[in-house]
Amino acid sequence: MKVEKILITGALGQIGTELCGRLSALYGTNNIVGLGLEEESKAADIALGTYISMDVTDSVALQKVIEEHEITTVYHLASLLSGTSESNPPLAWHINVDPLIFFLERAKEKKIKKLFWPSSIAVFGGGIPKTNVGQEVPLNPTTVYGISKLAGEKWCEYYFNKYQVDVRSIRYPGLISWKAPAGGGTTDYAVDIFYKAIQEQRYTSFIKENTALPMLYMEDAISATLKLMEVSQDQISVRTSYNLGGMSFTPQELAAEIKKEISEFKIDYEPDFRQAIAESWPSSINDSVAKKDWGLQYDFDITAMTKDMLLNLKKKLR
Ligand code: VAH
Repeated sequence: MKVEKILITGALGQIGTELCGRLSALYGTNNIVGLGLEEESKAADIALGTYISMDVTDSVALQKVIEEHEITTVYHLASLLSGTSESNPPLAWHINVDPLIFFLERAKEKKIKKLFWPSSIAVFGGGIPKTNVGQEVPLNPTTVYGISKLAGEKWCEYYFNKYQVDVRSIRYPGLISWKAPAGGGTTDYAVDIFYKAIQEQRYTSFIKENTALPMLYMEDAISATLKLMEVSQDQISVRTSYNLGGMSFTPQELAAEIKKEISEFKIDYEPDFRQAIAESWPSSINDSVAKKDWGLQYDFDITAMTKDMLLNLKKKLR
């Protein structure tokens, strides 16, 4: 086991729930500390040595956690997602940016060695092609969430360039998982649909049938994250945030995959405010830089993901 003490914020969130398990297997559960807003009882079956229920914007409490647990590496995942952020811009900025700067400052002071922070394809906006969007293109986000993620990317690059802080980041596409329900994201239709397919054999999508978005199965997202955090610094050429494209599909295409497994499944469409958010994002992403720098690869396509999601969700919902 590597001797690392790892802190995960947003530990009970969609990414955190799975990352805890994978990091515990690598570093030993006792070396993993999780933070979240949820009460401690919610962390009972998550692979964590310690779970602390607290507000990630409480910098005094954060400082205490880092010192008391002798944290060496932070995975700072806590964030308000795109849908939720639109309803409260000041709160979204406060949650999505201030704690990141706190951790960048601690890394500058060498209080922590290494930091991971998730960006998102939400940093992309108008004035660029919709398909195969490259690593270095103009970033014109039009959502509160995208603006906060673009700012975060620039802070990461600033602290690397000025203070050699080892902060690493990935622009996640929409993430699909069965362990923790997603919440507040525009791409979360692609999670909700599986729950409804099993429970009601029908789903009303808030995104239009032909709107393609970049998506990724959580297993692949976690593997990519761990790979980025393991490689040596000289393999990293991007210190804003790496594109991760995964796979691109529309609600109609995902419904067709589900119908192969649940033949009576039906879908209809009632787009809401999140349709405009989805339309501001690319439909596919070029992630060749991540593949070249640190060997990014994927194991799940839409068919394998659909089978795995339904298999595991049926057990979970039983
Ligand atoms: C959201 N799931 O929908 C997130 C993601 C690309 C979107 O960042 O807000």
